[in-house]
Amino acid sequence: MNKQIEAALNDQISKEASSSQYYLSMASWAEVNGLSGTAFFMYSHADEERFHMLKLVKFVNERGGRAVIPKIAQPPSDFDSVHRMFELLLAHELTVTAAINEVVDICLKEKDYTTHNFMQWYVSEQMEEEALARSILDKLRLIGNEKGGMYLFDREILEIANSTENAPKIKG
Ligand code: OFO
Repeated sequence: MNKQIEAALNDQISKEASSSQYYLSMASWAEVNGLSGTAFFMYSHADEERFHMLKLVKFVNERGGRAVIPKIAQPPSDFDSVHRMFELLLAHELTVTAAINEVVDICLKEKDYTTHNFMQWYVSEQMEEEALARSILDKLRLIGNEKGGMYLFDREILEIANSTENAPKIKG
């Protein structure tokens, strides 16, 4: 495997692993704050990110490269509110999208069309994740600080998590 591509994919492995830890931290925060639906959504999302990482690990190794399992920095553990948490989630996803676009760009420069094709799955996944985060933020903006609204939101997000393609690896 081309060394530049291998390095770029290993960087992406690290980013997916960091995303998984970040959402796991959000899940834990939501759980201890009595938001079981939000916690389930975040636990599922953390699982999805781990799956994204594993998919890259396997691809790199199968293509004759060497996937390196990265050390991960501790994510933040306190989030002021659910609204703030989803703002952070969207901001994080935007950085991941930029990183994926960078990998795609390297693939084109290096004329590695196989990896380019493989990365298209991540391009679509990012579009879906960004759209979902934006729609959740829209709901949260409508609810504002209303307690009853937050209760209904927490139930609704549980349904969203249960209907997401890769979500039902754990039961809420
Ligand atoms: Fe891996 O999709 Fe989000 O970060």
